[in-house]
Amino acid sequence: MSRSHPPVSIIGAPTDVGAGTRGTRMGPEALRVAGLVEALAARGIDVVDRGNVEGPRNPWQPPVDGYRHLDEVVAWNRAVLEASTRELDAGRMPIMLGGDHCLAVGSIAAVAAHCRKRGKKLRILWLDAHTDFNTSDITPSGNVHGMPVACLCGIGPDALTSLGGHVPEIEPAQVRQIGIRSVDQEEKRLVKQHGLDIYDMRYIDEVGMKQVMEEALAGVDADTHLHVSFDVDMLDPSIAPGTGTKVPGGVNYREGQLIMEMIADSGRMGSLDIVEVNPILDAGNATAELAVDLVESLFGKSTLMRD
Ligand code: NNH
Ligand code: MN
Ligand code: MN
Ligand code: MN
Repeated sequence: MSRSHPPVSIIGAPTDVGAGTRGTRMGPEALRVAGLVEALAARGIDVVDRGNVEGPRNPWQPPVDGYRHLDEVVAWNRAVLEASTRELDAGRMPIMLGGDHCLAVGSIAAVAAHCRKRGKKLRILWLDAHTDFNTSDITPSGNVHGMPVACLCGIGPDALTSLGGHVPEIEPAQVRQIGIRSVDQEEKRLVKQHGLDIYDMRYIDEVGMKQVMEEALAGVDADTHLHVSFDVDMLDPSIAPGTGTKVPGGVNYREGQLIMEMIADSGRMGSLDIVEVNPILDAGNATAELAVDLVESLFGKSTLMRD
């Protein structure tokens, strides 16, 4: 199956202000060194690396009122929102390289606004070990990378929920979460209350990834913009050790490839985040290299005779 892809713009956001471990500030470089841009170009895609957005340094302070580094998180998200909006307005597909997962507030706020403008439906695939639905009242850490889905759904500090000027930016019904296996106690209550569609590891074990992806992509049509938010900790730590909050029992290599291949087959991906790559914790640059391998599949590289 060969398919033409829209032009792609790479946006780096080198920060770890939302995480509890430092090092994702080097994620964009790790992904570049792993050959992301060259891999996309080799697939015939028009790809431009816009370089990195800028933001404040990580002050490395304890939480205040349930948030660590909220001002810094807001500043980085503003930069991501602006950079992503610019690419979407130009008809290009933004690929945001984190950085930690707090940055999805900005990238998805940009996409949500874009979809409202164009009258498109938005579906978000949240690939992660975690649901990222904490609030300042229930977070065990104060780390904002555990909160972006809640913020986007209108639950969080004003500075983040209203970042893109529309509250809420998304509805829980637009989100499908895949690979989940670590949800904090109070967070569980909240995701149930808001009816998030969660494909956890047990469900993946029981029904298989093919059915999971069919369900997660059900209803996606020509009017749908698919946003993929890929937290590399979705993957099993044995194949993706370069990340700060590893949880055993994750998605294996082939399951990861199948996720990406089925998204590619949908033909509807309009934007992508690759977050939580922490090269300091990695075995060589294995995690970024695996992420690039998976992104190739997202852009249509497939096994056997399907290319
Ligand atoms: N749930 C934990 C917290 O809120 C961990 C979140 N870490 C992530 N999320 N990497 O994807 O602190
Ligand atoms: Mn995450
Ligand atoms: Mn995670
Ligand atoms: Mn592949």
